[in-house]
Amino acid sequence: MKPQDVLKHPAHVLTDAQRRAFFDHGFVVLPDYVPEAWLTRLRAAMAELLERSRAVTQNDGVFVLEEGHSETEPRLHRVSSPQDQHPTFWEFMTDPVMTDLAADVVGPDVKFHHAKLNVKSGKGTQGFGWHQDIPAWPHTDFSPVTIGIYLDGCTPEQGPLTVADGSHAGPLFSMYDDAGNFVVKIREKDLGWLTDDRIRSITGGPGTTLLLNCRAVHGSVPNKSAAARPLLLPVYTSADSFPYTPSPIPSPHQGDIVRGQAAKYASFDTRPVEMPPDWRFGYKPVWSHNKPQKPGY
Ligand SMILES: O=C(O)CCC(=O)C(=O)O
Repeated sequence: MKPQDVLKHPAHVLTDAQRRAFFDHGFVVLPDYVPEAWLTRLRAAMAELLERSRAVTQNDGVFVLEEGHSETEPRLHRVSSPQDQHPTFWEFMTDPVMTDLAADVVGPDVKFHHAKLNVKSGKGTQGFGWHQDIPAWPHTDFSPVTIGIYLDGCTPEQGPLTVADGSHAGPLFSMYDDAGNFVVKIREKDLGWLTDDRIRSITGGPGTTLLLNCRAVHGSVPNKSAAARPLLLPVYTSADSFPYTPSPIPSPHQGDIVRGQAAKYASFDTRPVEMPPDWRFGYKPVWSHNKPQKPGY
């Protein structure tokens, strides 16, 4: 669904100004949005997954390990598809606290695409280079929104997610490096336009929530603090927005309608999108390329 059609429906969570800010700037931040009762449950679920990761010695389809990970000191960069690893995450992602919020920016009919939990353990976890999300999972329009929730909050030292203000309205950049690897990182030579005055660093207390359009240029620097910086990142779309490539982070829940009705017709925005590699025969994660850029998409 296109923004002008979304705006014809009344908002449930966002004020008119917040909704306008999302469409004008490509993101909006809601300080302390997720209630403490949910955060307590989500942290407990994450602690269980961290326990499970002690037995893991190399990156797999669920755990992306951080340097120094061991049985005695589990260090995670990411948990892929946390909603398929612990029921609390799926309960949360299908609760109106999330789905009504998503509806305010994608329209009343909301579809789930995928999710990840970027744990970003403390003491030197890698960052994420500047990138756009949609070239990894192209859709028929640009409704996809990532909703990022800081489970413990985020200080400037913890490698906050940073967004280039208004970049969703600009071009899509190549996510390949000079050698042709899909590294999900914009090349230095394409970043001349990105001046400091456009960079917004998203910090805040526990439950602070970011809505990020799928075209927005964003990234984050390493977490140098001692504490982890868990950021839960479910992705929702309008029900009438359809992916046309396999998801790099698959889930049995991909395509589930989590609010409203399924769509009979697809919505199209014909602005071009660079295609990701052909992943039909297996996803080659970003961290598997020789030249490490960031450990995972
Ligand atoms: O966790 C972060 O700081 C950035 C996450 C991100 O950009 C991504 O997962 O695409």
